[in-house]
Amino acid sequence: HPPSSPGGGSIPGMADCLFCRIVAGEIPATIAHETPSALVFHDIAPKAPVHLLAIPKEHHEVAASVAGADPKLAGEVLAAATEAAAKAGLTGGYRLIANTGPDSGMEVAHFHVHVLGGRPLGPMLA
Ligand code: DGP
Repeated sequence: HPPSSPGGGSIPGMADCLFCRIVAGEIPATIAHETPSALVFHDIAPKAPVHLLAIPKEHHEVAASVAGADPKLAGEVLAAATEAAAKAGLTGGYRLIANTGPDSGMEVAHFHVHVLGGRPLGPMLA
């Protein structure tokens, strides 16, 4: 199923990727914002009044993967995250988080930027 890699080949692990299935419309999600290359949808287990996930439609595992393979796409995901934050009315500010790898607690191995807001979040490491 789409999306395929730029070279047209399949990427190991992509077939069962939850977020690729959301991009493909195989799993429902509440879409907050969409661009040609990025999708922003509501997290299923929100940790704040507004909790969105911004992803590249193309499969990349972590920040280093997308930044290395396609830095323009990495920027487009960041832009989509900020556009979604504006659409959600987060005028007081918000937090962007991208977990990367086991030590971060990353659960879904498709690069994503969390957008958290809608209340004062406090110091990050409190
Ligand atoms: P992370 O731990 O950084 O890999 O974040 C993964 C997030 O994905 C986590 O906050 C919960 C969210 N999530 C997991 N499964 C689903 C799902 O099926 N739909 C949606 N919308 N979000 C999901």
